[in-house]
Amino acid sequence: MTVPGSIPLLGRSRLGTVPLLGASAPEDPARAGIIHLGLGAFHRAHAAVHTALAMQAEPGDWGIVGFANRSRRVVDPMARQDGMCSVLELSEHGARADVVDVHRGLGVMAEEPERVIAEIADPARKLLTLTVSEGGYSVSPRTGGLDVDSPALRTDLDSADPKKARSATPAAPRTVIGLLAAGLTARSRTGEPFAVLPCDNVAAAGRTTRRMVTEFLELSGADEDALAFVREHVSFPDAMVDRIVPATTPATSEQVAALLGVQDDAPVRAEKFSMWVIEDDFPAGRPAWEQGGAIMSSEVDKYEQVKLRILNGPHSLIAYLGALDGRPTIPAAFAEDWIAEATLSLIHDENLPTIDLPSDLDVQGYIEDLTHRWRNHDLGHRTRQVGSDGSMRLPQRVPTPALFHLRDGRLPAMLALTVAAWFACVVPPAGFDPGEQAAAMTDPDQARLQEIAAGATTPAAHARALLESGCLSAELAAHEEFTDLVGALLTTLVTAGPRAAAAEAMTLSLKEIR
Ligand code: CS2
Repeated sequence: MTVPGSIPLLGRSRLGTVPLLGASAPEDPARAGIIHLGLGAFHRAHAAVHTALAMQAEPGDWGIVGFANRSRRVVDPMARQDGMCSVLELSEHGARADVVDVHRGLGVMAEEPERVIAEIADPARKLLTLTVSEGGYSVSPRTGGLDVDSPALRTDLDSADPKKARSATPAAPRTVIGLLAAGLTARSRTGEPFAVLPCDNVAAAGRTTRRMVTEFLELSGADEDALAFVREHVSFPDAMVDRIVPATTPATSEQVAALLGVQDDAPVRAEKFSMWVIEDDFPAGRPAWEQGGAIMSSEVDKYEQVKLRILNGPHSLIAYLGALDGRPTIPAAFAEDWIAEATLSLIHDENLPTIDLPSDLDVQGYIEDLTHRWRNHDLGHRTRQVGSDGSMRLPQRVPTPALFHLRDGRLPAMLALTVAAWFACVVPPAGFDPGEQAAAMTDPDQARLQEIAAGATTPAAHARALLESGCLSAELAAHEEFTDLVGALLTTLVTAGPRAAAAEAMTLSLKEIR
């Protein structure tokens, strides 16, 4: 197919003329061993690439049936392109583009939940990968258990419960955890083993997913057989995932067209670096990922700590301070010495001592690499993107290391600064204008948080109201010193600016609490 008056559309007919990453998956969708939920840019630049590389080393039935969450924005163009999309790699050495050809069968979860359930029940599918972002796991920041306060989850629980369901055919689930529970219940009737592999920045992601699915099944009155099946025949391996993949822009297609001479309406752009550490627990088999650039390890929990506390938490701090300082991108923000200094203090002084390091990782090398990755101007990762959804992300990034220091009587001031800067950007105190970059950040909990803080008359009271609502963790909110510190830093932020607040935090970092 050719786009009128221009270059040919990416698709099977271009195979052999475009550079391919790894190998194509077998063409027949019936032979696709993997289901993927959350067909965003990250999956296409990460798991899809490592899977294609693994199949090149060891061919197998590892095509991917991919479901987007809600929108057809990626699914429609990819379907027109026979499931293909390109990955535009941007580094200081220039740009290159390659095509990934592993997707076989595409859909949208919200449109066809029954199909997702049927796919999970299909014995030809051996494992399911997930990139549904932190919010997709339905973990309550307040309790750490299943988020029964969420209206969507409650609806799913009620419609799955045979005692509460209003009709004999229950409404299809709307949450990912509800879908997984329904799919695994259907699969329990075949008894075929299965693996659910989360690929998001969630601590103990595998164990967390197992806990949420099990709690869902228990609370919705699932039968004992389904529960026993999930306990005994479904694995939930942990994984650490790492590749910076900013949102695709219209320019991405233009760059791909210039490099490959094809029109791709669903490309992704990414840095060169990519890392995937996976716990090797796949009862129905898996691609030879270790030959496709991934690391199979029994220390994934330690790698997850490294990722969340060295990359993700500090990434949030760069985004919030940068946005408050009017910087549109992460590299522009990190180029400010005072932001780089605050970030490195968060990494070295406050977060690194809390991490149980993996035996094979050169952590100083990882940090060194990271500072280069954050300086990648070609990638131009937006501060507004990294700063969005803080209510889902910061509970994974702040409470555990902050509590580590508070319990030992020290002030985690750089972590408190991260929280204060998040509030200033996304739930600003009355009368404070955080500027254009911060105003563009979005968060599903923004309206609720604004309401919680509505009566506060000072920035300190504002911070207190938010923290006491349990938006990060109830345990953290119980530490008065932390609440006061976030309040003080927020006060400085709105009265004297982010640079003054960062300087203040640096002087307070790890001070002993009297
Ligand atoms: C970022 C991550 O937006 C964010 O929260 O910290 O998406 C980050 O870019 C990736 O985890 C890198 O692996």
